[in-house]
Amino acid sequence: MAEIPVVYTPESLKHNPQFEIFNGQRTPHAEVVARVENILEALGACDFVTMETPTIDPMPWVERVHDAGYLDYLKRTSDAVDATVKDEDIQAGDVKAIYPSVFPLANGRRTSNPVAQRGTYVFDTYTPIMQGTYEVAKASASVAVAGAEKVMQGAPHVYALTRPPGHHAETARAGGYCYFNNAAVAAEYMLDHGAKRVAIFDFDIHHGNGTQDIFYDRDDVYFVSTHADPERLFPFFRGGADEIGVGDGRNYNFNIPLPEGTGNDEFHGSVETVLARIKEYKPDYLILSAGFDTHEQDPIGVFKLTTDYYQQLGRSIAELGIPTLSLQEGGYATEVLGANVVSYLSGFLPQNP
Ligand code: SP5
Ligand code: ZN
Repeated sequence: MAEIPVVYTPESLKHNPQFEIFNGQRTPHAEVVARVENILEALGACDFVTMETPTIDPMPWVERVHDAGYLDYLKRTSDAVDATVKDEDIQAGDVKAIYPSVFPLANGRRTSNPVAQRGTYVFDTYTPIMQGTYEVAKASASVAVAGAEKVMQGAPHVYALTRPPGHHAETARAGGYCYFNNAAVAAEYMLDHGAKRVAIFDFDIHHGNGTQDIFYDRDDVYFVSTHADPERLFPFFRGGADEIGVGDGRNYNFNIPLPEGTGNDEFHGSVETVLARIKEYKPDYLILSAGFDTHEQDPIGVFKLTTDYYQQLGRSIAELGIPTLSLQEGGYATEVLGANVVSYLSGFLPQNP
C-alpha cells in the first residue's frame, strides 16, 4: 500500500485564539483547536498515512520571507502578552490577547508607538497575538519546512498539517489568522536546496494575499489562486484577476476569482485551467495552499464543494506528476474537516485498475 507522509506538530494544539472582533463585537474565533483535533482523528483512522513530527529550525527560511522588523515585533509582543494585558482588563476565563485598533494612514509616517505598531504589523482584528504565538507560528513553519524536505528527498506527495495557517501573512504583516507564511517558507526552502522553479496553487476560498505579496515581483515562484471574488469575501483588498505580477514577476501571478455559490463542476473547470498553466511553467515542485473552506458546510465560506469532490481535486493534481507538498490553510466546518482532508489525500493514491 502506498503511503502518504503526514507532518504535524502537537504545538498546534497550544494555539487557542478565542474571539475575533467583527462589527465591533467579539464573535467566536473560527480558527479553533478542534480543527486540528478533527484532522488528527480522521488521519488516525486512515490506513494510508504515516505520521511524523519535525525538529527542524525553520527560521533561516522564515527570515527570507518576512521583514526583520515584523519578526521582531511579533516576538517581542508575543513574549510580553501576559505582562502587557492586565488581569483586570480581561473577562473571566479569557486568554490574554492583543489586537490592533489603529491602522496606518497612507502618508507613510512611521512610528514606534506600541499601539500604532499593532496596526502596522497586523492588518485586521481577526488575528490576535497571545503569549507564545511567535513560538507556535514557528512550529507551524517547521512543519512546512519538514514537509518540503521530505518532498525533496523523493516522497511524491506530502501533507503538512500546518496550524496556524499562513497564506494571508504578508512580508511584514499578520492577518487572516496567519502569522508566518508557511507556503512561502516552504518555497524558499526548496529554492535554497536546488529547486529552480516552484509553483504554488492556493485553493483556499480566500485569496492568498500574503503569498502573492511575497512573490509578486519574482518569476521563480509562480503563484496561482482560485478564490471567492474579493468583492464578496475577505481579504477584499487583493485577489483581482488584474493582479498579474510586476517586473520579473509579470505574468507569474494568476488569480481566478469565482462567484458565490460555486459548485464542484464550475470549480473544477477553473482547476483544469490552473493545472494547465502550472504544467506549462514546468516547476520542479508544486506547493498546494490547501484550504477546505470551499466546502458546502463551511460557516464562513460561500462555495458548495462536497467532501467527495476533494478526491477528484487531489487526483487531478497528482496526475501532473510533479512532486507536491500540500499545506493546510483554512477550513472551518470543523466536524467534516478531517473527512475533507482524507478525501483529498486519497486522490493522490495510485488508482486501482
Ligand atoms: C486561513 C483563512 O482561511 N483565513 C480566513 C480569514 C477570514 N476571516 C474572516 C472572518 C469573518 C468574520 N467572522 C464573522 C462571523 C460572522 N458570522
Ligand atoms: Zn480561507
